[in-house]
Amino acid sequence: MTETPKTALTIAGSDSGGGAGIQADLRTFFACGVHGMTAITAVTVQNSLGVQGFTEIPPDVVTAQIRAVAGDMGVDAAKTGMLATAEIIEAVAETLDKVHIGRSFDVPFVVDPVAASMTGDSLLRDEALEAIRSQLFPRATLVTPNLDEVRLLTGVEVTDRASQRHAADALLELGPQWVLVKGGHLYTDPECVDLLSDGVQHVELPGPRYDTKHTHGGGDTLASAITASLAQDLGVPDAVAEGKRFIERSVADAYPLGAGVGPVSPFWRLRH
Ligand code: PXL
Repeated sequence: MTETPKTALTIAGSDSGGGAGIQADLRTFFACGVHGMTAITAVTVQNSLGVQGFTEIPPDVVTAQIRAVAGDMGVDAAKTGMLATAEIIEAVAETLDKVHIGRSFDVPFVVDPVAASMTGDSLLRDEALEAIRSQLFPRATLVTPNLDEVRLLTGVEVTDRASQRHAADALLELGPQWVLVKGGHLYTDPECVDLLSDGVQHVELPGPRYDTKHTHGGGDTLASAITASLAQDLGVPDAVAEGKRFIERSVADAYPLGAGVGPVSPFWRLRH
């Protein structure tokens, strides 16, 4: 019999354009060698020009998906992306405890606090931000906000390394084990420097800034690549370093598609 791969679960929304959300997560899981599973939270209607709208899935259907796969197939690591509403977030948090996923258990849990799309369209109802802070952050092994999400979650405006460090400390106070403050949206910086911290270690991860506007799904791809490495038993610093290498290759291979923002390419290994 052939060996079963490790498994990773994404709790996230569908992107009809295929570039972000669960579609990006599944492609990344596959490219990183893990079996991907999904608990779909919302169905977005979108293309390269933006999000025309979304419908959320009833919270009990979201949690039933998590329980179904956790109870039978087992989850080696999980991540969240678009969660849409406070009701979904609260139901997901409660269910993760029941199936023993999260920082109090042995199963790593990555929270990518998705608030809006690249095109600026909201993917989270306003009242849901507090639920991410209070329900998900304390359960997270790692949180991976971009600078807009950092501002929404903590009020800290990151403009340089010092404020990035300050943001990491403010996020750690909300209870996650590790934070990765992504510097990609600091466009004044010629590099993309991400800061990883658990309050003891502060690791600056520099990387190239590629000259492309086609970065749709970039955050999802990074968080999924990290989750795949955690599923394969890497520790957080190694998983993040591995994830960063993966997203760099995916951005370098990003392609235009449609008239707006094209997707990053998690299947760069297959295209070259
Ligand atoms: O990239 C964040 C994101 C996550 N999930 C869904 C999305 C997007 C961005 O558009 O559509 C479903």
